[in-house]
Amino acid sequence: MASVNVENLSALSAKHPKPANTFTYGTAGFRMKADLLDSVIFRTGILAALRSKKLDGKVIGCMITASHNPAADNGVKLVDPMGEMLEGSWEAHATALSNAQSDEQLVDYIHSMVSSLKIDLTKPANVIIGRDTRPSGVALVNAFVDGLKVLDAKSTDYGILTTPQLHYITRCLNTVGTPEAYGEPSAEGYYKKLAAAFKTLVDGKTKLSPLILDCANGVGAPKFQEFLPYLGDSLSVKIVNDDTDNASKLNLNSGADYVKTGQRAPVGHKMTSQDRCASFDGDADRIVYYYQDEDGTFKLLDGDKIAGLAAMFIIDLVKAAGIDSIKVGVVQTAYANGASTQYLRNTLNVPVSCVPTGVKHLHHEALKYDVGVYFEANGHGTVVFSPSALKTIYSAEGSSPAQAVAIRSLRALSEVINQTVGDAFSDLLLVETILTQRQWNPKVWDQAYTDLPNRLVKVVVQDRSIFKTVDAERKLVEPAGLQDAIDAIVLKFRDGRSFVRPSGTEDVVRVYAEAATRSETDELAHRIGGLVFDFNSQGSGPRPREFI
Ligand code: 16G
Ligand code: MG
Repeated sequence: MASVNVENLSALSAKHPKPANTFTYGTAGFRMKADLLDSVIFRTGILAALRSKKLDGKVIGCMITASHNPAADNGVKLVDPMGEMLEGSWEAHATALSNAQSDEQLVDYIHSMVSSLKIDLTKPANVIIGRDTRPSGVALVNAFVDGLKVLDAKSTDYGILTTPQLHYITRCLNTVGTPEAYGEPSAEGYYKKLAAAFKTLVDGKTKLSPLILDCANGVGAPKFQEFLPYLGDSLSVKIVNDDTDNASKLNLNSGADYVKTGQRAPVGHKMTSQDRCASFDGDADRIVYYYQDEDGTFKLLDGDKIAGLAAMFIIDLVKAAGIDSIKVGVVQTAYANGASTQYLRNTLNVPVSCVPTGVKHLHHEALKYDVGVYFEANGHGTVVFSPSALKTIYSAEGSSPAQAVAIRSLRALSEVINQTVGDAFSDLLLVETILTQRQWNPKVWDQAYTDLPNRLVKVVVQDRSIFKTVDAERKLVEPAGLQDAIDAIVLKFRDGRSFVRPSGTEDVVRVYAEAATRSETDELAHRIGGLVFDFNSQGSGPRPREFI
């Protein structure tokens, strides 16, 4: 067994000393204040090289981003060869490497991985890198590349990209020259593929009014600008919140997270009832739509609404194409609005699965369907087509002109959708396709069902790790007795539903509540918030005044 060149490792590691902190590779990779990340990212470079060697030199992706977090934060996520998130079992290795206390421990851990996972260190390693617009990104890319040098991995730096572009390019590189070839491995290849499919889908249809697109002053702004020429006059978009020169503006009072969490429009555009609007998050893997009613009420069309729209459209197309052997399913999390689940099950008659929070869980579950539509309420999501569904779609001929048109649309749909991961650009084109084909404004789309009022509350606790959930996070098994107490309260509310789970990205416990009316929902959320606080928050600060 080859071993690590310890001298080389020590020289490189000396440039990236570990601070006293403890790190965890979680749902969103490593994410924290950028000035704490240098050693973590150096070591993630070592891990990426090991992952590539383990997979026989397949290309691994690395994205440096902290998504919707403030500008001072940054983070890193690794991408597996087909463009999916790093395999779950490797997250623990990422955590262990990042916490090694000395070079000796680092070397020992690498060697333990090499032996337990049977990694051949003489194999080549190939890694590609992308980053968002954060100023801290450049130095962190250098730290990552130093990590790659420990194991002589080859790397290509693609510079500034959206997260989904990096996922797309990773898959393209690993499938080039195979029957599964995913496309040209470049941002340009991505633009060309998506734009060509979109043009096919809206060909001959009357164009909709311009879409006001809030890019959260993040990477979505320059990248969508770059995309526009490829779309030509097939889509009209007015980009707002596109100031990436001024780093402090990133995600500030704008972006999908601000809009979804606060249920309000972003600052930066004065919305009127004529406008159609959408917001990306800071790395453009999330999108929400919204509009304003005639009476000035803000109306959100979130990930659940996008899932309903996409499922409805695909089911209709499959029928119209005469290939309804293809079964469509939808994957949601416990955060999906109860009304959306009802709509999917009872109106569209599609199977709906519920899985724990985090794109990787939804993606994995969606692969079980012929066509799996998955969205988190917060706007992360996409559609995945199984190989057999694709085969059916591409071999179908159609016995009437109408069937042929539907088949052509399905093919183009599978191309316009980024199937590697939720992608705000591609989801935007999916929604615009459906709205254009139907000639719907946001209000018509919104009529599918009416959201139950809902509220999300954060509770600062002493130790969030004592909160253990089962049943896709809908039930607490620990601390003992808490779920019974929650159930007893929920019973008193019409259409009441509430669950409690520890956040994977912040040091808090989250409470979700929905009920028949706004005031009942608020009361339910604040009662459960109070219950959780009283269980485990002694000494963590004052009890929020609104808690009951
Ligand atoms: C991360 C996840 C997102 C999830 C969120 C939950 C990815 C790419 N992102 O941002 O899917 O909704 O975490 O955060 O998987 P929470 O655990 O703090 O509620
Ligand atoms: Mg994001």
